[in-house]
Amino acid sequence: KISHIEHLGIAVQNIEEALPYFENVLGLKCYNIEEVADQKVKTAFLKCGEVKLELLEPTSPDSTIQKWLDKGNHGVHHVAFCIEDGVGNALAECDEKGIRLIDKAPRKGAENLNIAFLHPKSTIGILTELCEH
Ligand code: CMX
Repeated sequence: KISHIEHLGIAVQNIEEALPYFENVLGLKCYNIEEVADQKVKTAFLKCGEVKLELLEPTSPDSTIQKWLDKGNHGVHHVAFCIEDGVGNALAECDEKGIRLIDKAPRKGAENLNIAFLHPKSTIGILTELCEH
């Protein structure tokens, strides 16, 4: 069961260059910058009411984010939903409904949350992340 949108993942080539727009123009506050080594990204989190924005900067040319940017994409990369009763349960339910899972089991993501991704080819083109606190 989804309780709310946990965050929007936004791909940027460079966090330092992107932050002034979010902080000085939109007036949002960045409260954490961390590297997620296994995803080959640096992340910056901003609070936007209850929802977070996660800026994603590639840290390697073969980062999934770099590949996405190189194809001419930019902006919102994925939508992350917070699951009340656990990512494991939600994955089992999605699997049952024929949704293609990128992660077959929950794993640790940014901010040490349990997360899992669903493939955009079975989620009407929106790369979807499930996460739990
Ligand atoms: N949103 C929507 N569609 C996307 C997408 C995205 N963010 N990324 C890729 N796609 C589409 C592509 O357009 C492509 O479609 P076509 O075949 O019609 O061209 C298809 O998915 C396959 O894409 P690809 O470029 O061949 O890329 P890969 O198969 O190598 O990877 C994906 C795609 C979604 C499986 C991969 O990006 C993935 O595993 N993502 C989950 C992990 C992730 O995104 N990590 C970064 C964030 C980490 C964090 O938040 O901490």
